[in-house]
Amino acid sequence: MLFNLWTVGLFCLVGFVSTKIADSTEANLQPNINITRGTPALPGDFPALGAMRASTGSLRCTGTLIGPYHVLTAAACVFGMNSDALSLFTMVFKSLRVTGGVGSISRGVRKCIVHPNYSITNRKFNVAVMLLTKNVTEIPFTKLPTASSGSYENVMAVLAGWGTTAQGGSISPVMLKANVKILTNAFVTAQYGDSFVPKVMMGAAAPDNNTCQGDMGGPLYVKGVQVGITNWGLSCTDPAKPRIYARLTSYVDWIKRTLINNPK
Ligand SMILES: *[C@@H]1O[C@H](CO)[C@@H](O)[C@H](O)[C@H]1NC(C)=O
Ligand SMILES: *[C@@H]1O[C@H](CO)[C@@H](O)[C@H](O)[C@H]1NC(C)=O
Ligand SMILES: *[C@@H]1O[C@H](CO)[C@@H](O)[C@H](O)[C@H]1NC(C)=O
Ligand SMILES: CC(=O)N[C@H]1CO[C@H](CO)[C@@H](O)[C@@H]1O
Repeated sequence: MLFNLWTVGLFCLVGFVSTKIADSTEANLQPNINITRGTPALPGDFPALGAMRASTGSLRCTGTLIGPYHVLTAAACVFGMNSDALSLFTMVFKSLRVTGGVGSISRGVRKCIVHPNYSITNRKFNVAVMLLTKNVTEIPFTKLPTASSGSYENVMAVLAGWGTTAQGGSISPVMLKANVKILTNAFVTAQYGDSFVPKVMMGAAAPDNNTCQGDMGGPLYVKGVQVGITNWGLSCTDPAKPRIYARLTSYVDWIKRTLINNPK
């Protein structure tokens, strides 16, 4: 019951998120968030990773397949979108090129479920699940951590996506990957103060390697397990301004319930 309330009561209903980029700081908080100086990914590196493209061809966000109809992404990517707005987007899987093409899998987006405690002024709970118009059975789902998988402080991680390769640059036509280190909560708190909530967020950075505009919603992997979702940050490359990821250990229970309550 309670779960149903969460899932039907708080869809992506409120207003439409503008993708207009007001200024460079704001830009980093917008869904249209690049992997700076990454290296091209190889076929099969990130099978569950998909690009969320608008009918105009632009890249809105990234997401990962977590169930036959289910894509994990950031709440800011879909917040405020009704089914008409969502229908303008396609998830493209199994392609290193953001434009898809031969061998790729494209699916419409039918519905989204935003974490009930997310709000646009609140950077916490920036997690959502999109439901696809048709299932995807050809690719493996992304692996998620368990709630008790630990803090990952000082652990090396890998991120991947098509975001802009420089702050204010254009998106990458091919999927890029980069290595970053998950930072200690104390370090990130010293940079961002109260905006960083260690219980539900993690910070990661490496000189020259980080997510940027267009990567929002995309995965941060540790040893093949997705431990974070790209959320926000104040610089794509400054190691003193790490990018912030939703800490998936604190969301796996909600994600599991959301899948159970929305089998398709
Ligand atoms: C949302 O916030 C409320 C109030 O703090 C809390 O009781 C509830 O468990 C939260 N929901 C989820 C899914 O975490
Ligand atoms: C996927 O969709 C097909 C066609 O509707 C259906 O036959 C199949 O059972 C579905 N598989 C899953 C895992 O949802
Ligand atoms: C950035 O990522 C690339 C590609 O994965 C890697 O070769 C390089 O070592 C990383 N840079 C740093 C400073 O970690
Ligand atoms: C397409 C694009 O914007 N590429 C940029 C990626 O980032 C590198 C390093 O900042 C730039 O040199 C590229 O122009």
